[in-house]
Amino acid sequence: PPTAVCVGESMAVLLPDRPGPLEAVESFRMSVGGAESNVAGTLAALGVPTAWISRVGDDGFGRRLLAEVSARGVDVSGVTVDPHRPTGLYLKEVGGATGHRHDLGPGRSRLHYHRRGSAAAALSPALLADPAAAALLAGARLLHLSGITAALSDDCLALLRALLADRRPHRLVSFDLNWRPALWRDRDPAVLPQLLDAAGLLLLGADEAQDAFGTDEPAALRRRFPSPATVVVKDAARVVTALERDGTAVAEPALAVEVVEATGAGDAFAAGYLAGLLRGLDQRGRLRLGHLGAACALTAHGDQAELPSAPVVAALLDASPADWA
Ligand code: KDG
Repeated sequence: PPTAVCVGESMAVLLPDRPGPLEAVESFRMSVGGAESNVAGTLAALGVPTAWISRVGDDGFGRRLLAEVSARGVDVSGVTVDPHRPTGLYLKEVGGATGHRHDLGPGRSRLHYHRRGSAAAALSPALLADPAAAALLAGARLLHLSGITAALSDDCLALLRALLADRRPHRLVSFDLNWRPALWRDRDPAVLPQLLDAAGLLLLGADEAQDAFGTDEPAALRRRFPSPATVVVKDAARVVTALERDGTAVAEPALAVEVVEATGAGDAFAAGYLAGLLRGLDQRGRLRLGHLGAACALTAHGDQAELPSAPVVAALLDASPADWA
């Protein structure tokens, strides 16, 4: 059975052929996105047997998602095809230097979601009674969840609560905040802290923590979320800090790369960190594998990191940070 299971919504993604506002785009290329399946794909690429559990519509986008995620080596046997609701979709807007007055500007991008009422928004605690999903969940050593799911619907929020309450002695639950303000416009994000504090491993972007909780300071966030064994605070471009419950903190600087498009970097970091944890690496090794994953996503156009071969990953991990610069 898969070692890791990731649960959450994925969507078809339309990537523009050029930077600039959507009204100036000529054509879009179809791709797939979704934080948890991004994590699943990178975990699988790093050699961790991984399953993704979700719902997709009985439509072309759903079939594309299933095909792409399984082509990355991820077990999709726990994905339900919903005959009544569509697969979600989002368009990516990429800022540039076009001079257009609606251009977001270089280095910035925005996701435009079309996912309300999607098949995945109907994920609910009923999942725990689904035989395929229950078998995957029962065998997993790692369950990965994210705050996006909490924002999708009441049913999705109830599912997260049920998964977090279903404690298993040999299973670690990791939870990435994945703060998406656009999804919280008509929902109350006050539900988040309790979910975050119920995880065994918590991943927080410093900028998102600032936005959601009013602080980006690692020690303050550690105090704010006392229950997880480890809280990882990602000051993405600079340094990531892992803080244990006993006060131990390990900080590891990020790799310097030319950013092509940042979407998916947090997911790739999470996957690298989690793969390192499952391999038994120490905190520093986990953080370094996380940074390596993030660097691969930052230098790719799509949401999914493209990883070098296993020997290259191993060589990069062995190299000292000074060698990477
Ligand atoms: O982390 C990347 C995700 O944001 C992207 O793949 C889309 O899952 C997505 C979301 O809900 O924003």
